[in-house]
Amino acid sequence: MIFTVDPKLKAIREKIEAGQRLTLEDGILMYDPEVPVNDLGQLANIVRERINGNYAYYNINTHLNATNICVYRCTFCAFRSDLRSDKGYAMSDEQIIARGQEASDNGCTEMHIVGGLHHQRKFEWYVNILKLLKDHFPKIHLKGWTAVELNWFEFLTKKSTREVLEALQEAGLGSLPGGGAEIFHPEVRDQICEHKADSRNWIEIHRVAHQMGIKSNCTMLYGHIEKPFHRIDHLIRLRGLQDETGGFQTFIPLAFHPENTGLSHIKKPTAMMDLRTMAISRLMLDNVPHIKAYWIMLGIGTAQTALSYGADDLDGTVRHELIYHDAGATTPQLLSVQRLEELIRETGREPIERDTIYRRVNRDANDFSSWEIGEEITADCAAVS
Ligand code: V47
Repeated sequence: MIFTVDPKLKAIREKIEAGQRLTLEDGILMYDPEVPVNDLGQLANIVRERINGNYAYYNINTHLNATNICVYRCTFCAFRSDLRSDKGYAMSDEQIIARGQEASDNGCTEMHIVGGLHHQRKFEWYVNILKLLKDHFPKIHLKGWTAVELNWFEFLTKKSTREVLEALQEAGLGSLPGGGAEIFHPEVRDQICEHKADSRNWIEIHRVAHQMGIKSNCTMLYGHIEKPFHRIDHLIRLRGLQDETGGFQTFIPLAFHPENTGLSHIKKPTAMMDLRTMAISRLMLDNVPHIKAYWIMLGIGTAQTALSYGADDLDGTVRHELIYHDAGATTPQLLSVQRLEELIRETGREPIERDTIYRRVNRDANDFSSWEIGEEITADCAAVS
């Protein structure tokens, strides 16, 4: 591929072309504002196409936040509520089943289930959410609860990570979402979410899940009080676990949305910072198969552009998203499959509907809500040395 890059990126370009791993120093250099974002995009695109060719993935999914009542007070969160606040809610079994029914009627293959840590609800309440959904809608994959919630369940039950995961798996859990990672470095974590699971807990929970054959995603919340060093340190910690287990499917860089949070004085990251972070994530995480441009959070235009800056996945059609919309996201609540496919095709990529664990979904042309899982989509993600 013939293109020129800024001379500051010469050594990094050589490593990318040779399939070699980038260092902490390389990562920090790429955050230098004098390094052109477009050049990083071109390099990230090499890796993106090496791993995922011209495919761009999406799924048909919905979110279920069964409660927003939360014992923690993370400074970046606009979603949480106190028990006695007018905003606080916890869904009834009937409401949860109604959400499952809506998902099923709309052809969803996945429910993304996360929420607050409700101090008056026992672990059994959370287990029952999975059981209810699995009993009524057995085909839908339940991607549920972040490592932070799992850490809370361990505290509630005094069970080990493995025991908690076994109970959830038995009730219908399919995989873990990537939330709760924020920024691992204690210089930042202790300021934005000091009470919840620390980096050691977060990583250990994903390690155990992977050892049990449960796939998971991983995230990074950027654009608040962290510095480039903290971001790259975060990515390197994720890369280290992935070397060990290979259990991460997708990395999702999450841009901070400040409205209605304890950090509302901070400006939202610009599109340029979003694209820079997308490209750097693709380049640093050489062993994670997929990088997601979560359109709800990035905005549709930036998410579409990100498909040329390292990303290969747009997440899904999405319904009932609250975490970003409570924090001021102006994106719609839902995108149709037709719109997602148009957005992907416009970038020159080939849209592929996937399920949560990256198998093709085959739909009945005459009945959209009827679908079957097809073959696994193979991504050539051999770790580079
Ligand atoms: O952990 C919370 C972040 C995460 C704000 O696994 C905020 O496929 C920005 O993890 N501004 C939850 N970010 C969302 C998440 C996720 C989303 C989509 C797909 C997947 C997946 C995972 O959202 C939290 C936190 O890092 N967050 N508040 C905010 N004001």
